[in-house]
Amino acid sequence: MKPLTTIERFVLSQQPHYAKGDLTTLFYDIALSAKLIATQAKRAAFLGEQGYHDSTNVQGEQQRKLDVFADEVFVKVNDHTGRLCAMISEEQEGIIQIPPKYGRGHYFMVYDPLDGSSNIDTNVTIGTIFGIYRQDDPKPVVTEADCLRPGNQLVAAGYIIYGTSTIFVYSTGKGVHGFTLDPEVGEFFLTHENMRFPEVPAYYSLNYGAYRNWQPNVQKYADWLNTTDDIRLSQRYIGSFVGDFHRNLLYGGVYGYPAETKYPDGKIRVLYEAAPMAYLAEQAGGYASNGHGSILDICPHKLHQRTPLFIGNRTLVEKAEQFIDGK
Ligand code: AHM
Ligand code: MG
Repeated sequence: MKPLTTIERFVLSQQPHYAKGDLTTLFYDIALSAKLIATQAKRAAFLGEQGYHDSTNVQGEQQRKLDVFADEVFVKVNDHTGRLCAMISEEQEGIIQIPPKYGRGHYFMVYDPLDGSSNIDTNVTIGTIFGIYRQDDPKPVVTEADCLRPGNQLVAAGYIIYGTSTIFVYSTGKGVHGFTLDPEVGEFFLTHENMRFPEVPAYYSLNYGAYRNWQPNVQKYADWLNTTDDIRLSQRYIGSFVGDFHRNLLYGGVYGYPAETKYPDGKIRVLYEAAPMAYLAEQAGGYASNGHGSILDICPHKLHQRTPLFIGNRTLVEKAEQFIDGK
């Protein structure tokens, strides 16, 4: 039998000896949140927890019951641990302040509690995305100016994919590592050490239903992906960023969500979707761009700012830049 390494043990082993263990504990709490969300997603149909909630989020999207549940889980698991000074969620308009009675930690977390919401009720892959920034001198009230940071300042990022199994993938700047949940014992075990995009990509993932709404240069890039003899790619698109990214990380490929008529600034949010995934992509030897430059260099000027996004194998993302920006 091979050694069984839990996520906490692995995170701890990657920390410098002077670390106080805050980041390790934070990962433990994110893993706990993931277990609660995975369990609820499996039971949602018979608990009557599928379908829409009677609320709308800051994006103007009607929330699903599982969106609201996942967001509450993240807040309730993480707000009282003393590890965080603030949180920012796709599902909440403002910064989530940590109540003073719990004490403020030196990190703040950005997250999308349930990505790919349109897939929830169809038993198709969904995910959670998170990023962690350090805040050396947390004030009593954390401001937007504190939180609006480029992805190149992330100290950790990751996602959890809820598919045929639940997998937790993360990086603290020392490679990308994946852990699969054993649902019977409730532990994540190391199953995918040092994940890297394969050199030869297999897939491209764009919503071709929006083709007519893309700018001509994006259409030309999409046509190139479809027809080039340089490389033979198959098209796969789940409509769940985490799922599409995970598959492309394992087999090589590019995910794109360009600007389009309905989303003139793109759909994917910088802070809690694009930047954490861009951090992971670079750690895995890939690259993420808005079509003009690195996603990690974008410093958002508002919490829910969107961006066009191309992410995956560096060669395919740089090709997008060549078509879009003439690079
Ligand atoms: P969400 O955070 O509201 O779920 O939106 C993001 C999702 C991505 O996971 C996915 O890639 C994209 O929206 C799908 O959008 P579309 O249906 O327009 O292709
Ligand atoms: Mg999302």
